[in-house]
Amino acid sequence: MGNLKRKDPEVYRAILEETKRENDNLELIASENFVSEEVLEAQGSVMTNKYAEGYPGARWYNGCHNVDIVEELAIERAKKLFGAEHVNVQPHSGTQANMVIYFAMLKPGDTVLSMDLACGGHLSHGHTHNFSGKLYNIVPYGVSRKTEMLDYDEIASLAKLHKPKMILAGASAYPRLLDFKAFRRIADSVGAILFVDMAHIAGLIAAGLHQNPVEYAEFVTSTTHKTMRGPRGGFVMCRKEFAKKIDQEVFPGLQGGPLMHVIAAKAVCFKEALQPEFKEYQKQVLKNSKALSSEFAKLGYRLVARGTDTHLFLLDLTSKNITGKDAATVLDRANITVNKNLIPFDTKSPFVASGVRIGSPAITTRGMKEAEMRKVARLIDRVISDPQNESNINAVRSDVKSLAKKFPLYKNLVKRMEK
Ligand code: DSN
Repeated sequence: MGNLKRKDPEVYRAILEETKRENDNLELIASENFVSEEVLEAQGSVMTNKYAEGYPGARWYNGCHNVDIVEELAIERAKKLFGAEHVNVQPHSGTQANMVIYFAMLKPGDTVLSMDLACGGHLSHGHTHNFSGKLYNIVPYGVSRKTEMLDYDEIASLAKLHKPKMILAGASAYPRLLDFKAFRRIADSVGAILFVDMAHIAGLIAAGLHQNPVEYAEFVTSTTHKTMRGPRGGFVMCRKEFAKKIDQEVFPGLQGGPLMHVIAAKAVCFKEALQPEFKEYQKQVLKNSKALSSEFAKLGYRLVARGTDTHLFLLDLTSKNITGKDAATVLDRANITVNKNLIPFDTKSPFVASGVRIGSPAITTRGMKEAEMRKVARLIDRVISDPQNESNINAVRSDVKSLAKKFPLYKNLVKRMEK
């Protein structure tokens, strides 16, 4: 980054500091990950210069033959990875990918049955301040009070009662498996469209470690970051019969020029996900999530839904006398990054929350395994058990840095940047 260092030292410095932060921290935000240098190279390439409204072979502007290659590669690789009939890789984000489905298939006021945000759903699944909550009649389904897991009989009853035009399955903070086959059955029982947002678990699905929604749903959306470990972005998959409708809704419906540098990086991400190493990585993500959550259980923490089948889990901190917000803030000072999270039937506001969400994808990318997970749980417990003790926080920060140092990111990138 020699040019940036000379010409724009302020931006260069912020990027350098972020590189250091990512190296020196334990990143446990379940939706984050570390992309490969190849993804970084593709995303940082001259493809950012090109306007390419339209689709490969049918663009509005000339000079698109090179960007056509990367978009076709991204599409073909995603199709192969998930067994999809049609893929659109242009959505700039997961929420935009979701918007495509709502706009293509519904009219304002139509009823949508989707997972309650307070039980693990996502903003774009019907939050009152999100376009989804403003435009559509959202009927939320939650989890059972007893098991904190989805109750498919209750979802079926809600579907029968409200006759939704669309049922949305998918979550941001649900630690257990999703049964897409059961969702299909419910959708069919009331003649609803089934739409799955698989953003959080896409990497597990690509590796064959979770039921594949493409087999059950008319529409599947995702992000390319999170467990997929690619650039930030979205994509849509659908059955062939909806291909034209979806493509038109992405462009010109909702977007102008696609981000061709990001699409190049998406193509790289999909190629990586087709390799056998990716499956091994995802298996380790699951082993690490289990090892980390089990250690917390041993340390006396309550796990929402009694554990995890995925890359993430939720700790209920009620009995630890600390809120999710305060826990995340004090952990940040010890170089451990988590996010506060509502737990099902939380009595606190989302700004405070009773829990934290913890995910294993990023630390697994660093090469950490079960032995490190036990250490990580104990480091977190040391902070949460004594959050006012400055010297304790400093001591944990120093132990976090030593652990992180053993699993360096990006082959000494900090040193290379400082040269
Ligand atoms: N913000 C993401 C997450 O953390 O789950 C969802 O979009």
